[in-house]
Amino acid sequence: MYGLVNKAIQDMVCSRFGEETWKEIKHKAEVDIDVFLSMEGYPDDMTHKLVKAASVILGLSPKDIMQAFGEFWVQYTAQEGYGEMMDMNGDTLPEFLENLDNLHARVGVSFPKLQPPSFECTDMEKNSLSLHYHSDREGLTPMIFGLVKGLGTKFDTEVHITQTQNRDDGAEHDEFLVIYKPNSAQ
Ligand code: 1MF
Repeated sequence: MYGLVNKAIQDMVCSRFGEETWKEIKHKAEVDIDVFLSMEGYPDDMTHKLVKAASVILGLSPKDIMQAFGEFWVQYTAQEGYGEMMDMNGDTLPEFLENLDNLHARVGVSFPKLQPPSFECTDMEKNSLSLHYHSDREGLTPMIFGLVKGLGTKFDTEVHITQTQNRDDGAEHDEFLVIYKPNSAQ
């Protein structure tokens, strides 16, 4: 994945637990990189090792870390130069989710090493939808819970998300039920 992802993990850990803790995590993960370059591709394995090591050092489950990271990613990318792109991708939670593949397509034009997941919305009702998540990658599903929650915060919308279909149980792709309610008139 692009270094932006590892940089975001670094930023999240450093802001919440400090630089020393991050150094311990990197050491435990056997990742010997001082500065991640946003535009460089790094092995997915490195990201997984960092999450695993963070889990041991912080005493949190990898799932909790991935979920927190998903939430963090939404605000992080908004701050790190992708705010306009995020703002242009929709004015409401369902609109944003429906346009996610377009967003990744735009990023992919400039950064061909991007391996974007694919999201599809079906069964769209006034306050609910089914979110289908397709990815070539494994093990990132917990992050989806956080990403959708982060979008809830971005759009001042209450969200409730449950997984209704799981690749780990043999399903072809992961599927979520997202129930949402905007706090202000939208
Ligand atoms: O392949 C990749 O490197 C990659 C990296 C990040 C693919 C996707 C993403 C974003 N995605 C992370 C979870 C991936 C799960 C999977 O692969 O199965 C989160 C997608 C997402 C979901 C909900 C709401 C917002 C989301 O993301 C918005 C977004 C997506 C991509 C970028 C920024 C915001 C992005 C921008 C530049 C990138 C990489 C990703 O690379 C750079 C960075 C700086 C300079 C040059 C290239």
